[in-house]
Amino acid sequence: MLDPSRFTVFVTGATSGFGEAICRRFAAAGARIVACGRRADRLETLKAELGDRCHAFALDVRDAKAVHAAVAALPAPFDEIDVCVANAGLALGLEPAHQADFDEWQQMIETNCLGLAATVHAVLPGMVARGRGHVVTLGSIAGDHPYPGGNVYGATKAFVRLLAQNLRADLAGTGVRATNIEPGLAETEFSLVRFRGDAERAGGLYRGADPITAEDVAETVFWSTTMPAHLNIVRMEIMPTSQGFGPTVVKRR
Ligand code: NDP
Ligand code: 8X3
Repeated sequence: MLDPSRFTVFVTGATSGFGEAICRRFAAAGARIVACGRRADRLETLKAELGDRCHAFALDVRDAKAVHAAVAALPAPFDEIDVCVANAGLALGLEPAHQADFDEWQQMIETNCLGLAATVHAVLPGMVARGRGHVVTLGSIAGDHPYPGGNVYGATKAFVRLLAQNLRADLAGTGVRATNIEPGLAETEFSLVRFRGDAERAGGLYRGADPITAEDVAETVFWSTTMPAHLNIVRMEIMPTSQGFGPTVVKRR
């Protein structure tokens, strides 16, 4: 097993949900954390909690130039990223395609595809030069299983899955690993964002479903990145026990 206390872990979308839990999981194991997201106030709170082992700054991943500049400007001892968790992402709306808002489609594509690609592109050259590193992308079961209203969100996650698999093809022999984590129904702020702040509707989705928790996802990221260096977990699809093959197939209590 690799020693996580030696890792520098870069996490996008660290202000909430999976990203925040991933920062906490690695920090508890002694890793250095580079945390970013758009909400600076939440980053300050996370930095206050994690202390000197955490370097945090506001970053909108849709700004590809800013992503590259931020990675290039990382101060020591945070400048050699061992694990990059390209997690920032969102779904907006659950309307059928013919009723969807195009601005929301654009925001999903710019965040989940362009922003994630910029993140990966910014960190890879350093990892390959060092001969070690691990890129973890947050896909989704929605990238594999179509569902009504999933339209562009699912398509962005299919992009993430194929990018992660193609990274494996390019990175073979470099010592750098790539893993796509593909969760199903997980309770975070995800649905609050998707339903544009409608807490009642978001809560209803999780009620009685025993959904995945942010900590569950953090544990899968931690596990896959601490596996021995010769082993690459390529994809990991994880669902609540209550969920069948697809986000809409949930058996509630
Ligand atoms: P949350 O809404 O709780 O967290 C999303 C994070 O992404 C926040 O920290 C948010 O930070 C950040 N983010 C969104 N847009 C941007 C942006 N333009 N630039 C930088 N950061 C951004 O949701 P989750 O933790 O659940 O989602 C994390 C990832 O996991 C996403 O990619 C999501 O698609 C994926 N996923 C979620 C599932 C679920 O059911 N919850 C299941 C499968 C995958 P801020 O707003 O401060 O910028
Ligand atoms: C989010 C999972 O099931 O809500 O990526 O589409 S689901």
